[in-house]
Amino acid sequence: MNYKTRNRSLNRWIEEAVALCKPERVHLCDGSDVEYDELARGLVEAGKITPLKKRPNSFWCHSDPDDVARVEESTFICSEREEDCGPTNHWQDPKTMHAKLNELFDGCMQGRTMYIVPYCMGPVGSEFSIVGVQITDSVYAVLNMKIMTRMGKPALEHLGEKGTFVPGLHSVGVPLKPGQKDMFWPCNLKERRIVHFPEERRICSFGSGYGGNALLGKKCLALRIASAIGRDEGWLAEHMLILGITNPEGEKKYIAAAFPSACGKTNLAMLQPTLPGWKVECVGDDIAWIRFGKDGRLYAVNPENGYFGVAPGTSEKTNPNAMRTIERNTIFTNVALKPDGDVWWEGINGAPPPGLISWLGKPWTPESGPASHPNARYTVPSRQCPIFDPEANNPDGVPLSAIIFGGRRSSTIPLVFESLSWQHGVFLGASVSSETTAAAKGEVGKLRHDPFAMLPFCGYHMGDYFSHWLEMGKRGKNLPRIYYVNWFRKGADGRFIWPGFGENCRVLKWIFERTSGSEEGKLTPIGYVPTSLDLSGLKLSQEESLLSVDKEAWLQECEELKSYFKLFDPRMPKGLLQELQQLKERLHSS
Ligand code: SAT
Ligand code: MN
Repeated sequence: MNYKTRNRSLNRWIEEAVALCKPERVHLCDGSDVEYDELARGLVEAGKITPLKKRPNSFWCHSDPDDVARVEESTFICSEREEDCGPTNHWQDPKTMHAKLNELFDGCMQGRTMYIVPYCMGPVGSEFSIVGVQITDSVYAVLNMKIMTRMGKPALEHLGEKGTFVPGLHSVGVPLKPGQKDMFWPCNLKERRIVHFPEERRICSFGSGYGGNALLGKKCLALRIASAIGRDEGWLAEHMLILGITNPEGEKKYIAAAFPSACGKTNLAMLQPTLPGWKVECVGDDIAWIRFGKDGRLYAVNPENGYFGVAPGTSEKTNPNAMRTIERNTIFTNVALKPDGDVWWEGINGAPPPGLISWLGKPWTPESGPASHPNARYTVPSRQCPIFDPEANNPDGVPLSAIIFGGRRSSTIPLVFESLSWQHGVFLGASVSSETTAAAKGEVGKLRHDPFAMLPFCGYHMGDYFSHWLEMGKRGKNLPRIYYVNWFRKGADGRFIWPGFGENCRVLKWIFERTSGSEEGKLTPIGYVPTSLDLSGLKLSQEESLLSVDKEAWLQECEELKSYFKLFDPRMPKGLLQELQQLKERLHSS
């Protein structure tokens, strides 16, 4: 059990964790393919994952039926002072929380192997990358971390002897007595909690083995902790995809876009344009770290190395590039299994085939509900994406021409509009609201505010976060323009007006051309809307509702926002309240 590294403070933390968690064995991960294969084989032999005959080096697995999504009510930001956590996060006193965690983690890995998982968020060697070390007793988490991050030896090399790292202690919370049989998907739902100490830059997660609760590089480090680091250091950690878009003349631009979980970020990031001559390439589908480059422009890096995408609804029609990406080397969680050794989910292609095993691991019948869980996921290396952007690993990132915000809104919000200024754009980000999805535990389809799509991911006071965005706007040159989109508006007949998916390139085209100054926009009270959106070859039944601005609905939206923004008092920046006031005035005089 040699788990010494070259980094003394890491060694010290490992010793502490070993003494606390009392594992039977300790394994320092090197991140090699051989290691991955051995760990996967162990899970196959234990009957916990199933190799897929139809997809090379790929596996099917399913979780505990109650450990299927992020648990926001059990996610904590334990800042030193309660007021720094803000009204949208759950706070607990860090001392009390540490004491509780010490109790929970004491002996929690008995009978299990402790895996030490060094990982690098961002390209190895980049001065902007951040090293995390996850200590975990979940082999499933190790396998996913290998796909999602630059894991093992390269991360340790990046860390070096003196480098600092974000410690993340994770346990499924089920110690094993000698001879005790393990649970199928060990988890400890009663004590489940995902805890962040923003000042200490430290993460502790207990009791869950699923997704963002257990893969600590993603939402915990790259968003919650990184957003706090970004505030202190003058950059942004955002819940955004990054895409490159090239016009028929060969000119290329980069766009970042923020949408709440499970609102189609991956589909947009991998979009296959329906307009001839246009090309989209994918830098990232979930997270963007955004900083100023030497030229004063904003540059974005995707800190991740893989996609953890929602499977249901993914198909040749909705996202052919994702379908190519997941043909091999993929872990599928909570989808259904076909008798021929392939996977299946709702929306993949037609009716469920006979002989399915559902995400619950049981033969599926039409009465038993969906065959795959709505938050079923695939985990896959990003380089497998057929339209992986050649600059995706550029340590300096890609220059942004536009930033898009969006949500799932069946009414009021038009297909696309452009902000009047940076400050107005920040106001748009702050006013995002969206119907909830299955990515988080709780009711689906309920409208909730989700500023910047960061509601569950901001590691500090949201009012300070708005101010930080405003400050960023004062520092830059040639800042990206800011847009708001809504693919989900419904017409009078209750059906979606816009076809979405590949057709969204029409909106990207308008944005592309706006940022070149070559496209018209009509000034409305809410911002610029297109006058000449390219709708060639599209048959829309309710086109008139696509871009319309309903004064009454918007005035109501303003009232709603006014009361929502009160939540952030006294830290709500004046600039955004001014924007709200001005919007109301423009609506009244329209
Ligand atoms: O947080 S997860 O990584 O489980 C997925 C999401 O909500 O975007
Ligand atoms: Mn996400």
